Amino acid sequence: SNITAKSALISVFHKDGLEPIVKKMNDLGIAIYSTGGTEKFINDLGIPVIPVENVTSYPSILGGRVKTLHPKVFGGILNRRDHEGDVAQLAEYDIPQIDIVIVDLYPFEKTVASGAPEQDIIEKIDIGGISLIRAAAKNFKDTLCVSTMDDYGKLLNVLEEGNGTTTVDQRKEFAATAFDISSHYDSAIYNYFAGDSVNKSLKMSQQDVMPLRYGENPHQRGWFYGDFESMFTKLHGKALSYNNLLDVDAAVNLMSEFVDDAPTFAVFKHNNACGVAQRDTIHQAYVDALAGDPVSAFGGILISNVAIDVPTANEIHKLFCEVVIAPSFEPEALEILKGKKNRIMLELVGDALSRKRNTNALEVRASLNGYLVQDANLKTDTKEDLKTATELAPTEAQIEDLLFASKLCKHTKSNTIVLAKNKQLCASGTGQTSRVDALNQAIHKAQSFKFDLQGAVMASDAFFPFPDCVEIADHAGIKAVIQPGGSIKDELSIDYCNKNDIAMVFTGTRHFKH
Ligand code: 93A
Repeated sequence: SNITAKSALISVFHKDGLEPIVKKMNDLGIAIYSTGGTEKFINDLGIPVIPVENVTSYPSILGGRVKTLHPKVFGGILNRRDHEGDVAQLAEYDIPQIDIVIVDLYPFEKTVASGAPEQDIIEKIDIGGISLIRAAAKNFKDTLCVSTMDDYGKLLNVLEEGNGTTTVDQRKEFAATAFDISSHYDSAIYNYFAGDSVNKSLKMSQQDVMPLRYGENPHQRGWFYGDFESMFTKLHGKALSYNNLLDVDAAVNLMSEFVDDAPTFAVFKHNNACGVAQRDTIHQAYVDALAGDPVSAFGGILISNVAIDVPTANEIHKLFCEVVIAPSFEPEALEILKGKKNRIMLELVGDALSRKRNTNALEVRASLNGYLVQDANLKTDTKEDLKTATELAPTEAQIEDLLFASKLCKHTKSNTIVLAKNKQLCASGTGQTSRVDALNQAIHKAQSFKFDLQGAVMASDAFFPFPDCVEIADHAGIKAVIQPGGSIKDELSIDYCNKNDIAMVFTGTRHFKH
C-alpha cells in the first residue's frame, strides 16, 4: 500500500506557495501535468511541465469551463492498481497514471463576499477542480489528493520524509480533508442559491446579502443583510460567523456609549459584556477588563474605544479571542495580532461608533410569522436624570460609577444586575428570570474572581418590586444603587437604604433588553 509517486496533476487557482512543491517534485523525478495558468506558472520557474492538453488531445474549451474534464484525466486518477481490468484499460486507451492531484478551487465564497455580480459568481463554481478532488480522494488507496493550499506544508513534509513514497494512512488523511473541503464548498454554493428565495421574501437584492457558513448552529442556514463595510474594515482573519456578528453588534452598541471617554475596553461573550474597564491607558483598561472574568473571555469578542497600541496587542495576543474591534491599530500592534491566522480584526470606519448612537435605527426581529419592530434604545442615563431617593446622596465618584454601571446594564440581557467599582465591571447577572437571581449571580461571580465589593455600586435594568435586592446588596458591601424607580413598593427599598447608609438614585428610565 506504499506508493511511490511518478506523476502529478496540478491545477490551482492561487499559485503562491507552489514553488517549493514543484521544485521538490522535480528533484524526485515526478512528472508534472498541469492546466493553463498553473502550467505557465511552473514553466516560468524553469521546471519541466506537460500541458494537460497533451494528455487529452483537447484544448481547454468554453472559456476554461472544460479543461480537465476528460476520461484520460479521470481514468488516470481513478484506476485501481491492483485491478487487472483497470490496468488493462489504462494500456488499451493510453491513459497515463496520475499519482498525486493538487487542486486549489475557484474562490467561490470570496467572490460572493466581494459583492460581484451573479454572472461572475456563477463562473466561480468550480466543476473540474472539485471533480479532481473527489476522484483523487475516492481513490486514496492509489492516489494522493491535496485539496487546499493549507496542506502544502504537510505535502512537502510527506514528500521529503518518504522521498515521494506515501503510505495509505497518509493518503486517507489527505482524502478526509478533501471531503471536508468539497462538502464545505458545495454548502456555500447551496447557501448562495437558497439565499435567492430568502431575498425574494425579504424583498432584498443579492447585493445586500452575505451568506454565512451557517446560522446560530451548524444545522441552521444563515445570512447577513446589510452594509457591513460601512461600519468595519476587516483587516485580518477568518470569515465572520452568525454568532460573531451578534457579538460584534452587542460590542459596538456598548462601546458607542463611551465614544469620547477615557480609554475603555470591553470583552463580550454571548452578547453580554463579561469584562469592562475605563483607565488612563488602553493597556490598563484591557488588563482590568479581562480581570472581570478571565474564564468567560476565552473565545470572546474584544472592543476598544481608542487605537490598540503595542503593549495592549502583546497582552491580547496571549488570549484566544475570536474578534478584536477598534477605531484603529498601530501598525506594529496589528502585526502582533495577525500572529493568529483566524483572529478577526475589525477596524471601525470613521465615526462608526457615534453613527451607531445617532442614527434612529429600528430594531427588527422575527416573531409569530411577522416582525416585531421598535426604536433602538438610544437613551443614556446622565447626571441630570438622577433623582436622589434616599437621605444619603451619592458622592461624585459614586455618581461616575453609577452612570458607568447604568450604561453596562442597558446593554446586558434582562433581568440584569451590574456591580461596578472604580470604572470597572466587577460582575453582572445576565438574562435571569428574577432580579434576585441576577444579583446573587453577580455577587457570586465577583467574589469568585476575588473582587472586593466593599464600596461597589449596583445598577438594575428595572425597578425593585421588593426590598430584597438592596438588602442582599448591602450584605455584599454595596454602597450606592441606580435604578429606574417607579415600583408601588419603592418606599420599602428606600427605607432599607436609609437605615443602612446606602445612597440610591432613580433615573426614571427602564432599560429592558431581552
Ligand atoms: O471551469 S472548471 O470547472 N473546468 C475544469 O475542467 C477545470 N479543471 C480545473 N475549472 C477547472 N479547474 C480549476 O482551474 C481548478 O480547480 C483551479 O482552480 C483552476 C486552475 O486553472 P489554471 O491552471 O488555468 O489557472
